[in-house]
Amino acid sequence: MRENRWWLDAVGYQVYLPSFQDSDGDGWGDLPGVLSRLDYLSELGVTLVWLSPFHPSPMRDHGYDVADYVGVDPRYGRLSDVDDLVAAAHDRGMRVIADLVVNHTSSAHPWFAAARRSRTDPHRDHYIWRDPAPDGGPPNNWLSHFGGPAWTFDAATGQYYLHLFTAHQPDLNWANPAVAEEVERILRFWLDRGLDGFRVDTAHYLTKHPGLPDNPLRAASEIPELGGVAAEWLEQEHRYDIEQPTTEPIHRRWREIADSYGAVLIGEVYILDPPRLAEYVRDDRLHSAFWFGVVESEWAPERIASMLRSACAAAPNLSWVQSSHDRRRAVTRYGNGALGRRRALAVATLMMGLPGTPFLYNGEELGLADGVVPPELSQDPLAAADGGRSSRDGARTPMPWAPVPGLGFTTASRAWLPFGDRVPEDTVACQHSDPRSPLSTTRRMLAARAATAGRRCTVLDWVDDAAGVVAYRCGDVVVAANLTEHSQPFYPGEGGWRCDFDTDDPAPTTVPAVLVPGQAVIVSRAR
Ligand code: TEU
Repeated sequence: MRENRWWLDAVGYQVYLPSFQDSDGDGWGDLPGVLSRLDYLSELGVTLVWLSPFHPSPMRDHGYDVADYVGVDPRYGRLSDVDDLVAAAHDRGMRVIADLVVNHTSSAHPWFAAARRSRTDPHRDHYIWRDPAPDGGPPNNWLSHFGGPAWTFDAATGQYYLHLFTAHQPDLNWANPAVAEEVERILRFWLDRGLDGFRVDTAHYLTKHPGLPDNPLRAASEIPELGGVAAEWLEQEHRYDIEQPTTEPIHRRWREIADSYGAVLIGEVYILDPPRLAEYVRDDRLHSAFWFGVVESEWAPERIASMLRSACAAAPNLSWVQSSHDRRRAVTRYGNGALGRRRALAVATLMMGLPGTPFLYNGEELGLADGVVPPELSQDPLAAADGGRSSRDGARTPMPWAPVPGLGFTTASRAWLPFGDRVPEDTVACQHSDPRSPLSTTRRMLAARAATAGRRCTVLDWVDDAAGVVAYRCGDVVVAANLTEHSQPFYPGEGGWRCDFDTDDPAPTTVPAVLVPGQAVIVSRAR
């Protein structure tokens, strides 16, 4: 085993590939585009890049519908571009992980094309097929994450197939050992090429309860109004279609493979309850898992603070995020404008010292709010499912690199998704030279984290402060944020302290005795 737990000192960055940087003028971000921005990421302080799926795909779910796991979609480049990107990242001391999307494939995957040809096709059992119920309806009451039943009838062979996402994303049959073997080959293919691991999409899905019994559904009136199909789906009981104990041996096997390469597996395990999530993060299972408590939260400072505490207490190696390509951006959730940006930076600061790995979502370092996407230009299948209520388009608009047509993202007049109505102040070019911009502030924040590398502890000492400053001590480092609406006194404790980072002061010389609303600091004991 070559594991040295390098990811615990990393700062991760999610590159949403379609929207990061277009290099060939087709309006889609691509791998050479990412390569051209590696210096930007490296200067920002990023050490781990997560690439959203780059495989050939009909883009029904923007790459989360994979048609060839060992290929590269021509929109994104060629196989050699992956090699070049990984080599260039390694040259800069950065690592690269890919998205592993194996709960389902695209319906355009050759396995599914074969499977649907006949009931006796050798690939039939790669997917989950059942006869109709006696009334001709779906075989059970399972629901698709994107609305409606999780089953689609395939007239050619007279059976339904299961899809927990869109009908274009048939679920793989993980009860079939041939599926596990295929996926092991895929893992090794990419690890052999030098990738440093995977973000494991829907890691808690994969296997289903044998017999596929009906889920105990709650009446619509019993489900709290959470504002979207996704949230409602989360609240619904999915007793038999996800979180089955049979995922454990699959993860364990992947872990053995990953460890033999010194690679990392970070699960997208959408379980908000920390103790349940923690079961997935163990020495013989996933190295880490994203925790989405904050991503799901509007501005609710006390809740955010208490959630962070309980998540830390439950699991030592979580990956911390407050934005992703699947939910509205933090700045939008927290109140937009300057206030939302301050709040997002304060929460980001709190995440910087926690045990585990903080991740930024591309554009978060610019303090971006969601981009504007007119409904008629929506690309998100989830938006189509619920009339736009839970649309993920706004979080996915192109990176604003410069205040020019195409935003420096593309030379094309249009991108795959609208540019989002960005203003010059949103762009990298404008923020770069402003020491008080979100970009400069984030760069200083990441540098302060890097300075504590190797000194991070696994058990935090949370400072109970009735006055409302959220603070924790980790060895000789104290991280604090004022999430209240009033100025609060701040006192890290006895002795001499140095201010390593202050959201409000580009060059702090002393530890502030008062934190104003939204101000956050990282201080360490002077030595
Ligand atoms: O997201 C998975 C996903 O949508 C669920 O985890 C969901 O958020 C949760 O069940 C709560 O409702 C991943 C990708 O991030 C997303 O973009 C894809 O659409 C999805 O998988 C399908 O591959």
